[in-house]
Amino acid sequence: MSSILRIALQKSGRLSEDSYQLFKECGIRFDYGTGKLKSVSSNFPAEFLFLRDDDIPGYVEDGVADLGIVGENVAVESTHQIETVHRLGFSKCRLSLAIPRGTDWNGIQDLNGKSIATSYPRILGNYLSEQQVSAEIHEISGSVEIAPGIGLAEAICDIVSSGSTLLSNGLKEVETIFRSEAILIARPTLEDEKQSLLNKLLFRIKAVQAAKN
Ligand code: PRT
Ligand code: ZN
Repeated sequence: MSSILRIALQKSGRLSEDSYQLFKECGIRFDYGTGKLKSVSSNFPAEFLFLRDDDIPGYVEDGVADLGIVGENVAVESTHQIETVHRLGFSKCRLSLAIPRGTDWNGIQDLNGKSIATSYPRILGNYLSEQQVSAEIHEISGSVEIAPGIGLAEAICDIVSSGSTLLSNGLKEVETIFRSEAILIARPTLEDEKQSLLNKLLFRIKAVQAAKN
C-alpha cells in the first residue's frame, strides 16, 4: 500500500485560516469547515485531521498524525517527543509577564516571592530559574488576565498579540519571555516513504514562502 501523510491542523482558532491557506497555496486541495473530523486531499497523498491545537503534539508523538501545525508556545510547553520541521511565519505572538498598571517595575527581580498565574508553567519556570528568580507559579488554563484582579496572583504570564487584552484588564506588559509563530512539527523518525512525501511538501512550502519575500 502506498503511503499517505496524516497532517493535524487546528479545527477552528487562530491557526486555522492561515494553515488552510498555506496548503491551498501549495496546490494541495482538501475540504474543511464541513464539521468533519478528517478529509483526504484530492490531489496529494495526504489526509488532514481537524483537532484542538493542544491535542496535536500528543497525536503526533503517538503516530495518530505524522505532522501537525501548532504555535511554538504549545510545542515548547508540551512534554511530547516531537520535532520542529519548519517555521511558518504566521500566528505570531509573544509570551509576556504583566503586572497591574499602577505597580512599580524595576526589573525581573521584583517578582521574587510573588505569585504568577499562567497557562505556561514550564516555559515560565525555565525562564525564572535562568533569571534566578524564585516565585510561585499558579497554573490556570484560561482567562489568566483576570487573576490579579481577583487576588489569585500578583502577576501573569500570558500570550500577547495586540496588547488590548492586557490594557482592558488594567495590566502592563513588563517583560517578553518567549516569541512564537506557527511551526510544522513531526514525529522524530518518519518512515522513508512518509519522509519523502514530507520533503515534497517542504519544497512547496518553501517556494510559497520565497514568493512572498
Ligand atoms: O480551541 P483550541 O484549543 O484549538 O484553540 P485555543 O483557544 O487554545 O487557541 P487559539 O486559537 O486562541 O490560539 C492558537 C495559537 O495562536 C496560540 O497557541 C498562539 O500560538 C497563537 N496566537 C497568536 C495567540 C494569539 N495570537 C493571541 N492573541 N493565542 C492566543 N491569543 C490570546 C491570548 O491568550 C490572550 O487572551 O489572545 C489574547 C491576547 O490578545 P491581544 O491581541 O489582546 O494581545
Ligand atoms: Zn487550545
